[in-house]
Amino acid sequence: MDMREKKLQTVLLVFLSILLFTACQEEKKVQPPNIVFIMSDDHAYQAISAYGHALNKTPNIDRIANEGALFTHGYVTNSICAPSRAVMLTGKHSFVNGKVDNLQEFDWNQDNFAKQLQKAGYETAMIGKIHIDGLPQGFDYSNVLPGQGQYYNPDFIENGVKKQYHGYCTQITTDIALDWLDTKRDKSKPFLMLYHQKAPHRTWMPEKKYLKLFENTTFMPPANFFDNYENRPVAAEHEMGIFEHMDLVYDLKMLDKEEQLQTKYRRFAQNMYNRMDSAQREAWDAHYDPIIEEFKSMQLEGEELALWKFNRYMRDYLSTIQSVDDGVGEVLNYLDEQGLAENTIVVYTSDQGFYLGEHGWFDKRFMYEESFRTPILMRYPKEIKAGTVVDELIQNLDFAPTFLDFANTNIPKEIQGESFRNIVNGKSDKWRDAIYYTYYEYPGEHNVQRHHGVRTDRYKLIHFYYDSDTWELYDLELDPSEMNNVYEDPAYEEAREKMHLKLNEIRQKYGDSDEQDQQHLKRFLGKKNLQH
Ligand code: SGN
Ligand code: CA
Repeated sequence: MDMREKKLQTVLLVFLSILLFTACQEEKKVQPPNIVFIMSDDHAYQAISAYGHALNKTPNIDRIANEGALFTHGYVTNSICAPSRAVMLTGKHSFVNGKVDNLQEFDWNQDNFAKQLQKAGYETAMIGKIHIDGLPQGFDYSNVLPGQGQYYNPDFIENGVKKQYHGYCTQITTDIALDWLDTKRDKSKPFLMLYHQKAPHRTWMPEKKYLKLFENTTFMPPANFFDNYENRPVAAEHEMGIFEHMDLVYDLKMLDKEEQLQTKYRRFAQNMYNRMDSAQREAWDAHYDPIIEEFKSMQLEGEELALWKFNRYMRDYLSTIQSVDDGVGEVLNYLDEQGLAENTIVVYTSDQGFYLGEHGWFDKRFMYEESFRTPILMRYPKEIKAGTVVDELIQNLDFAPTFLDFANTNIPKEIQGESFRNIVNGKSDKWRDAIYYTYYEYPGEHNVQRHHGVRTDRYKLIHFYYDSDTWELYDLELDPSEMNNVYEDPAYEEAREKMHLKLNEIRQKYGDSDEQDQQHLKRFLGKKNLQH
């Protein structure tokens, strides 16, 4: 090659590099990531196989973590449905966005991340459970369940218009999501789809094909199933015990034709049963009738009854999750088939955690780990390495800013959460050292006192107030199951003082105060009075 040829070659190479660089920049500009945000309701991390518990197998949900990241310390800020969703949408704590409990109204006129993405040119959809009244704002398309929704033949509200669907809610929600992806959205735009399942919310009604899935499995309850709540007087007041409060007919489907099992919520069980058509009832009865008969003949009591109830609960609860997992598989397959997987962020999470027998419980609400924590799995092949594990204290407060960050749009300063983009892609290890929690729905179902608290990687300090003035401190390293309240233990004096300072600091940081707690209480009691 002579000098002239060499020069020409260099010029060409430089030219090609510039072209490639500009093309990449262009691609960055024109191709913000799509976002599929999957949320289920009351899905305990203990019931996702990627978290290493052996209760069930969730291969499709696991795929998200295997091909992306698993968050081992994902938390909510307020462990109850509608408030959790309001935090997720706004990126603001409950006491700032106003939706502190399931009863208060949510002001849709305030900003949310879907509105921001719409402004940035995204096509947006909200599908499934939202549990917040009013037409969802920030969405070009919405098709949502009214309130809690129904497992069989559910009503949906499509862009403000109510209609009933025939079939099983989890599958219907998936079908609506796939239909929106395939035929309804404007394909020239990046998209945001909130695909939110009702399952596995109470009363855990399985899909026909999964009725028998766990029938031959015997589940061992957690080690603290027979908790005596020593040192924890507030926990002792609970009304969420599998043994004491789980309704045999309503929760555990013992709706006997002879009407001998008369329980508090029998009539609600009857209503749910009446919603089914004759084919659905036939499959249902073929499964449950022999179990009802056997149950009646056994005359169980005490510990035996507790374990029987626990097993029935597990079988139904886990079966409903299998349908959720199928739906995730269908959506992931669609992304693959359409060549969308590479440029789409997929997140799987729940509106909070759930007790699967820990402390003898079902339900959530408490700041104890099983309900404070929530599963978070995330895939984005362009930026997240397969097999990433995130141990930082992430909260649902952080979803809104994180999505806006990935979409390269502005994060409004009112947002209190922080983007964890640089944590999940490994570019930074700078992160917060404490998270804040609030819970307000008392007096109310399941009888969990109002409380707030702070958690660091090692300790948790909780203050129960209103009908109680109780402090709890846990050393999570030595006592991960939170059985030993060391608040009064002299050995923990230093830790206690430090955690008190942390709590004051974090309440100030986010703008919470005792005065606000009092205002929420007044509003709550006013609303309750109106309802009765
Ligand atoms: C319903 C359930 C409760 C549950 C709340 C809140 N009872 O009221 O067990 O704690 O929802 O759940 S039920 O008899 O209606 O099933 S949340 O996830 O929506 O916050
Ligand atoms: Ca929930």
